[in-house]
Amino acid sequence: MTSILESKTAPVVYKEHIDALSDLTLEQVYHDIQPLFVDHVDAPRKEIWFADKEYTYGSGRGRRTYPPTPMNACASMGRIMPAVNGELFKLGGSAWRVNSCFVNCYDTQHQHLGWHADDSPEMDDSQPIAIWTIGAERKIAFRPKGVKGEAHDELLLNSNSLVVMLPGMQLEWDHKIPKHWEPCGPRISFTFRNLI
Ligand SMILES: O=C(O)CCC(=O)C(=O)O
Repeated sequence: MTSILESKTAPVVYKEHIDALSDLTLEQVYHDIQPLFVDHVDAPRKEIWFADKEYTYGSGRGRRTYPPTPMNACASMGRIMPAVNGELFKLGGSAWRVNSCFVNCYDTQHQHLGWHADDSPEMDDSQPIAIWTIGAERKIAFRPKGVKGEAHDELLLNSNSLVVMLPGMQLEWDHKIPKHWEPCGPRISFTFRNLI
């Protein structure tokens, strides 16, 4: 049996299309969540933290504490969270759960998110992390922790796709959203995880 530690490829599952969310448009979601963005001047993207408690995230100059936004603060979340939970149930059964979500909005090809793992002590490593995307196609890159340089694996995430980073992965792998190689419009991602 191949364990995550021995695996040469990132332990992720990618689903190209989520039927339950086919009718959502980028314009609709953008309009809905725009009033909630916490616009950090020095972050190369816009962010919202949906949860019932605050969260401190990042390292060095990028370290920030995000105030909590309730899950019912926007209508889109009321559609997206149940659909993502439904997909997680199909993959992992009732033991898999998520209770919080980081929303990132990349308005242009220049906006990005650097190498990191969602491995802070409050993060439940026994649970998956699931990213639902709407808008422009952007790459997600993965590399084992401690390995410098280029990505080991990459995926092009299309609109209305779901990528699931499997339980335990954050302890062994980093991920990033690189700048895009050509002009593109906005992409919004909803990254669901389980906060202890
Ligand atoms: O935008 C994405 O798809 C990735 C977001 C992410 O890595 C995070 O919120 O930790």
